[in-house]
Amino acid sequence: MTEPLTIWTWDWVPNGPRGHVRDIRLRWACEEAGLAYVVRTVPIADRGPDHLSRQPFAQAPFLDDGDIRLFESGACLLRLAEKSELLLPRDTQGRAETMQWLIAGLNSVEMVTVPWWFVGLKQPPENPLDGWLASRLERLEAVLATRDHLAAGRFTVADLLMADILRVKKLREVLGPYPALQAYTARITDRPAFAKVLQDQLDHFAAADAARAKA
Ligand SMILES: N[C@@H](CCC(=O)N[C@@H](CS)C(=O)NCC(=O)O)C(=O)O
Repeated sequence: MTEPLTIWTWDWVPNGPRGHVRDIRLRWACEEAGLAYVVRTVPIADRGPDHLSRQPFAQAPFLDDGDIRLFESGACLLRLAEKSELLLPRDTQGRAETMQWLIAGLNSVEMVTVPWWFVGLKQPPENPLDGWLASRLERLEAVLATRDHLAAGRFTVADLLMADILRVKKLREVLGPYPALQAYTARITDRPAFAKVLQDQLDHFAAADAARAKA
């Protein structure tokens, strides 16, 4: 019997990251594609050699797909997308575009949004990364002002990832000058599969709170 996909995440996180732990990307992809999966956990407070052998940076998530074991949410998404035409078009052009935009999400957008968010946590009078962020958002706005999806003329795994990057609360608060990005983020996260996995992740960590309270 084939084992279901296993998505690994933390056993518990504080309130702040709930709803944003990146296992949500993997859950979302599975739900969109109708792939059976289970969620298992590793202890956040004890990142031992077993964990490091799965995720060398001692982070989550990671994925088991039979004998294939992967870390990095982007790599896991690409693996899951291979299983579903809904996530990754089969035609060469659509497939290449989708991969291109998934990498752009990670390497041109999230590589700016994450440091911008971290610097902002310290509440400097002015975030020194504001200009860098604006330069990326302006360009992405120009792209999404002309179309509803990033690649292949329809929803793909690239949209799933980009919307997950853009939906971060602090970022949405500065999307005022970017109406196409606002509408895009709202549209992609309005998908029923996203609502389900968001609730599932919140429930997962609420159950962890309850288990801790009992212990
Ligand atoms: N590039 C990694 C980043 C993973 C990542 O940042 N994971 C966070 C949770 S969303 C984490 O494990 N944070 C705890 C830590 O870095 O110690 C990926 O996309 O999988």
